[in-house]
Amino acid sequence: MKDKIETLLNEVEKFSATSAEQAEHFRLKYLSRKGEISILFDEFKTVPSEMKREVGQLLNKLKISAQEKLDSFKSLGEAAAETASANDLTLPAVSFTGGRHPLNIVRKEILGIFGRLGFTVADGPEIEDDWHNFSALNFPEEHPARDMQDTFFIDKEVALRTHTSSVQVRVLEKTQPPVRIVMPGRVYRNEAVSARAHCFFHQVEGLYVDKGVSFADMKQVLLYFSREMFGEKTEIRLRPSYFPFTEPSAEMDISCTICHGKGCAVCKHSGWVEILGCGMVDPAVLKNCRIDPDIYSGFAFGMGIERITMLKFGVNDLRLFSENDVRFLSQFKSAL
Ligand code: 2NM
Repeated sequence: MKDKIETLLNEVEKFSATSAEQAEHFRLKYLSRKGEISILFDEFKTVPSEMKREVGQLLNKLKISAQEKLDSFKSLGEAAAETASANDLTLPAVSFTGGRHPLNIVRKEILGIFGRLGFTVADGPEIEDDWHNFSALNFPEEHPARDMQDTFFIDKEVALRTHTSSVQVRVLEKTQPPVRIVMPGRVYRNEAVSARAHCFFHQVEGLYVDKGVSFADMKQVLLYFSREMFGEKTEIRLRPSYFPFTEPSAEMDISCTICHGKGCAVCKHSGWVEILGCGMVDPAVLKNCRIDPDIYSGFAFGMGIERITMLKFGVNDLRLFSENDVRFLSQFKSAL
């Protein structure tokens, strides 16, 4: 029996496999339930007790050696499986447990729409200095947003950003036009949490600066966005508004997606719902970023992802987005 084991040990050590089939052949011959090693373990019962120790050790050595050899073939099988799944379109689709957060689904959709218009994505820090979050954006020294009541300050000069416009300032400072970017990200406001307000939320802001960019360009981009997002029958309207960083400024409504203008609770029976703010970038902001407002002009806009998601999916409480309740989250499905 010792001789038999030695022979097999030799065979095992010499064996090499170059394909998954050869590896399987190896497993069947040596390591399967009816394989050589299993048979030897059965025979081991008949070995005289004074030899059991020596033969047992040898037999274990063979088993370990065969197992290690088989393990070394594993990558062959995996490589084969990978090539198969890359090429074989009849294999079942990979299925995932879990899914995307609704805000993530909508963020991706928004970025996709602006991506098709040539906007690229930029991001920046959530902890901002006073210059990028306020001063460069033309906020006067006594503006209420600069108050502790409205903004989370870390110290006198540093705060949690209250909008992603701070990223636009960073990009404009570094890049001469044309600039066409969208900035997704989390922003913070010092507010009591309720169904309609939260101390943090998510924004996508956009910015387009070049020679000859007009208010009409902005209107058309925002109309395209609204129809891609809410359907081709969607209408928009602009109402005059005020932001420190744009002039003129406007708020944009879309025709109510729920009642299509007939009047319902979501649009408070007006037929319109507000979805974003926008305007022509104030020349003072361009100057602050060392861009000549006599040569360049631009438009900018900002929207809350929560608001778009609530409209699109009929969610009525902001708090649901940050409570991680699976009963809520599992209702949202998306393709990758
Ligand atoms: C809004 C509304 C209107 C805006 C302006 C700028 C910048 F940096 F270019 F001046 N970024 N974002 C903007 C304009 C944001 O959010 C409601």
